[in-house]
Amino acid sequence: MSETDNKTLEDSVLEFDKLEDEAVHVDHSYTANDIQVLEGLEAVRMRPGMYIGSTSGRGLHHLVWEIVDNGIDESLAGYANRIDVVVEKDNVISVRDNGRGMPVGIHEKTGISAVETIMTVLHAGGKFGGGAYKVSGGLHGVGASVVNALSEWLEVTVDQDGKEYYIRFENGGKPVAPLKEIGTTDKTGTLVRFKADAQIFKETTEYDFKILDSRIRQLAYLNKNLKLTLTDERPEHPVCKEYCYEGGIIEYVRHLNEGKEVLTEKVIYAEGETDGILAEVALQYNKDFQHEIYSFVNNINTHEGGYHEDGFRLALTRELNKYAKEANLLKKDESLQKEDVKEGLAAIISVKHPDPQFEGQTKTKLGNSEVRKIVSNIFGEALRRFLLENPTEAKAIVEKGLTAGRARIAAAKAREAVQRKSGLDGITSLPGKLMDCSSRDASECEIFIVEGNSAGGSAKMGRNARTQAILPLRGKVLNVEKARENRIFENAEINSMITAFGCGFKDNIDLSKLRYHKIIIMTDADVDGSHIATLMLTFLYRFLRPVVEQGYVYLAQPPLYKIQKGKRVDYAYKEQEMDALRAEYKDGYKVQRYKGLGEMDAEQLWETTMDPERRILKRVTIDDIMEANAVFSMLMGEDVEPRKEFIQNNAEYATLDL
Ligand code: TSJ
Repeated sequence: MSETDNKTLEDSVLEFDKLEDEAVHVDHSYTANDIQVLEGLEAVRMRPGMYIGSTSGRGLHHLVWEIVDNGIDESLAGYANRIDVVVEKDNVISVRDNGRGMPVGIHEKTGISAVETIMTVLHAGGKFGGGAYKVSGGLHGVGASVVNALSEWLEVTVDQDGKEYYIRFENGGKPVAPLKEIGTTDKTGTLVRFKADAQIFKETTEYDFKILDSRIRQLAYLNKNLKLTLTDERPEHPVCKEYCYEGGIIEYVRHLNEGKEVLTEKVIYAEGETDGILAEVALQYNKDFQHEIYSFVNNINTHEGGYHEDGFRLALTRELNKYAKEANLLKKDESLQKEDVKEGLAAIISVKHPDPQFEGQTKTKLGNSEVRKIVSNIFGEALRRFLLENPTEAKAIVEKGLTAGRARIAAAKAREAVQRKSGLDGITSLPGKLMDCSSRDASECEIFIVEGNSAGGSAKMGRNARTQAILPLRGKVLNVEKARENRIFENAEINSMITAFGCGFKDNIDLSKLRYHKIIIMTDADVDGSHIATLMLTFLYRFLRPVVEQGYVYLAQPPLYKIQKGKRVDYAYKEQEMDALRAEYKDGYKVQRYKGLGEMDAEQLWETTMDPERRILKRVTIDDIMEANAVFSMLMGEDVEPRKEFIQNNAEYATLDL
């Protein structure tokens, strides 16, 4: 490492940056001088987490998005319509677009090319005047230089004006040589190849095809007519996926409703532009009771909502009410409420904004207030036209909303009853089936949600009664995806869980009231068990999402086998472990295969599954709400295998002294 080299580069760039002021360029043409300097790459290597969140698998994938976002920007600017992503052997990532090519000009003062500066100086992405919707360097975007800093090596090839240019960086972003002309070409575009630095990404440098695939597909939905390809060259037979949606978010909504019964065949779509702000909305109702409404700003999922979502909801309720009234579909004093028109709604709201303000706890809430009116106007007008032109569909939508409204009033009563018992208002009457622990220090308390009565008995006898509570559940848990709220609140198992947890539910959650900091789902290690666990997770996800997000939810891992010879006893939690044990024991051993928790006596259950010193727990994580939603819907389908696989993969190991 040569700190001096770095300083020199930084200093020189800082110098020329002073020459160029931050003033708004009206007729802005990008040159090598328009570069802003903040810090050196060394800072990134020292504290990578500050720039990419973490150095886990998530951080690793972040590198790819950082580079891809630059290509997306070029397409949003109107100069590229294709981006190819390749995972090469050895987990090298290659991203190519067919845009103008990054600027190659050499700065007079420093003698450094714009490409090199962009790749070696933090936040040195080009400044755009007005009119560009920039993703990179924005919210998630920290700039391509961060990727360079965290790479073993990185190469940029630019095709521009008939020439091909090339530069390579090594060891965390140090140029091997200046940008060089290496040939001629009849194309234009930018190609970036890099290998993530294993010294930084200590956990893994292996890309997950599914993660890349689903985001790339999402980007294709969000940017209609942009062609995105993903090639995985690591397997013996390379896999190539191509995404390009002419209908954009219309097709996204159809995708959300895949496998569901839709209320109307047509997807309602609105598109418009006001003051350089682009707004697009697509929606279609299905016959389920849950809703899936996703909003995006410059392709970034705005989990926390914001003014674009507000504008959407406003217009939806307003226009449906207006229409319902005009068409005489309302009884006296009846009207549709916000929640009523949400039921069964699949919707995408996508805004492209030249200067988005991201707010909120996770900086995923749009704070530009002007957007509310813009979305409300653009969408409201299109919705009104749709309703007038499609009276059959309009009536079906209004009727569904009215039914939801009536159910809401009935549910309010049931909900109140649950709420009273849930402890939030201080009147705590715990469910009768709960075998509570004696400690009142939530941080050391655990609740085991146990399937079946016999297992509940063993769990009760085997537990540490000071810190471990047991809640046995009878029969299957209600699938909350398929039931209306009033039925959900009438369900005894769900009532018991909410009451036992004590923290409220849905919009009325107070995590400081959560009575156990580990909610442990303990089911049999078979298909039925995973189904029950899934239903439980779905419930937690829909009604107690912060509890899942904050990492309070775990899956117990009962052993599959017990192997015994003389005094020696071992338990195997995986088939591979069992194979290894068989080999070790050689012969003359006894094997017991556990088909259910009920087959274990209290002591065995304690030893293998409940004892904090010896058990294995899996913490259930949801780091991407969007992804989780898709997965949960998939899980609710008929196939058992993907479900099982999810439960096994999507929970992280944790040896529970967390
Ligand atoms: F930054 C990067 F290396 F990560 C990267 C940049 C990666 C990829 C895949 C593409 C790009 C990129 C950058 N593609 N296209 C551009 N375009 C520009 O940088 C560019 C070109 C011309 C002008 C102009 O005003 O003439 C402005 C810009 C920003």
